[in-house]
Amino acid sequence: MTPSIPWWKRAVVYQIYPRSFYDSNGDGIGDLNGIIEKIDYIHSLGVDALWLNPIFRSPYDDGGYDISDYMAIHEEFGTMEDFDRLLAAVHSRGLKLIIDVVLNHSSDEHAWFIESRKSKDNPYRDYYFWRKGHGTQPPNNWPSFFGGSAWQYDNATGEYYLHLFSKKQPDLNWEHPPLRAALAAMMEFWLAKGVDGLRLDVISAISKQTNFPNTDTTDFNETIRKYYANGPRLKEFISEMRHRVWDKYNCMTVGEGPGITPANAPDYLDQNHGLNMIFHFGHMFMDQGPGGRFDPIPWTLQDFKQVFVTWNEALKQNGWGSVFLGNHDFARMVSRWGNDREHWRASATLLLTLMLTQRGTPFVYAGDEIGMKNLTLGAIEESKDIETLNGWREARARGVAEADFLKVANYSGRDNARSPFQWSAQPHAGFTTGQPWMGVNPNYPKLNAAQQEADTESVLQYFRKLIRFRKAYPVLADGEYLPFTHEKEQIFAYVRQAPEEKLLVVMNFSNQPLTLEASWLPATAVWLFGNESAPQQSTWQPWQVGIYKL
Ligand code: ISL
Ligand code: CA
Repeated sequence: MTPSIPWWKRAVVYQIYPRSFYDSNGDGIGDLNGIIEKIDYIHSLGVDALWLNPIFRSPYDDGGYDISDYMAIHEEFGTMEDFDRLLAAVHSRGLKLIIDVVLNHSSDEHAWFIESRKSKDNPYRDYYFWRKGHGTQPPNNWPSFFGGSAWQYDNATGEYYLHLFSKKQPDLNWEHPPLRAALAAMMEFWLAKGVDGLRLDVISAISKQTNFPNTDTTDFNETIRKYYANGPRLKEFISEMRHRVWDKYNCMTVGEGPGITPANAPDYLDQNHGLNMIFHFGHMFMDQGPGGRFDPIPWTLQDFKQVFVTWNEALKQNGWGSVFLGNHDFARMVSRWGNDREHWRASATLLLTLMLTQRGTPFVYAGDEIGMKNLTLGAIEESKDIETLNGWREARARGVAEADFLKVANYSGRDNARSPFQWSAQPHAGFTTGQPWMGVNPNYPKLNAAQQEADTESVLQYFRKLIRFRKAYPVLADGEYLPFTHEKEQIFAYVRQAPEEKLLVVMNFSNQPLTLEASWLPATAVWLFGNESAPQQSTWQPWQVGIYKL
């Protein structure tokens, strides 16, 4: 590797939702030892780094994003010794480990909050945001991500505290220097152990408009952009942490958060003493109406393609992005963007190819390498997600029928992608010998990793080949990105270019075969790679992708 290129620019990151990855002790819950047991599988994929969703002590109100002790391992996941062994196992294979730190809020069961709520003069009072209400009304009209007001009244002192997410996730007050010092010390604790990178949860919201103005819109995503994200001291706070902590450990940082736009993204990034990269949600929010996740609207491929073009443009000069098409917060990528029925294999492999050939660091969500599909909930009670359960409560109050809400939840809900990893055709997909904490997708007898290990044409085997291909052509990681358009909307094509190399990626993003005029392809194009053999007579099969050398 060229020494001037940081490791994370060429890396493929594999995201693990620990609760659903592999259960080592039969209690039905995935755990750290389970990840250790599967480390050779992960290594065999050819990925370079692992990102683990939160593994810290938590009452588990929001999938571990409600942390009650940042420096302890969640009991169901194991012990600190297990973590140390996992880190050693990762490093001994030349892989990197990225952990998920939640700096915007803690659990209400965190010692800081337990103190903070006791009295107005408690030394921890200002670790959180406390405000008086207006009569019986909260301090302002902000809605929370998970429904209802973003303010919760607390009897002990007769004031409200802010919680942008659930009421068990009070927002931390970054204006207060001792809080920042405590978070810095917490990150140092993990970095001193040798953790290689941090995924920073909702980093876009850590700086608040502390006069808490009312929102003037009922469009939730607009409220996020205007009031919750990109606060006045955001850049300052990020750069403080960079100089105070991250740079000391040469730590990779990837910031997450809604409200990051192509226009403001550079503010977050390296050249402004910021983060190494960010997750952006342009495509992920494309099909959300004013009501957010449970208010789906149609999306077009035209818009989808445009998101990639726009972001590449925004980050072209001095920026770096990430590429993801799904994670623990969204539907399974093949069900959402592809066709998980008659063109399952082709669309799953096309989407993986898209991710690994865009400019930016790909984050592949565990299960997508075998084409796992959405879990279909048969009833609301099957949901394990606070967002879906609260969403249903609100929808029911508005008179929505359960069947209608289920339809929406099965399209966009977070349960879709949180079902246990499908290892084999054994009971519970080989995930556990006990009762799994959440339903396993009933398609597992046919769709599982063991079956795909044995099948040379499988999605899994394709993914391994694709990673090897990407490594052989570093232009796919570092090269410039140039749109390559075709008047047919179904075609998504682009060029990746470096001084010594030029590759063209072409995709038929549709369920129909497409015949392109032969002259469209440059005469010098040589077929290198794809999920089918090279097109005959310029006819592209549904969901066919090809990579040419120009
Ligand atoms: O998924 C979204 C849209 O409905 C996002 O807005 C998402 O809620 C937001 O990006 C924050 O997500 C992260 O923080 C949440 C947690 O529930 C998510 O799992 C996490 O990825 C609160 O910590
Ligand atoms: Ca377990």
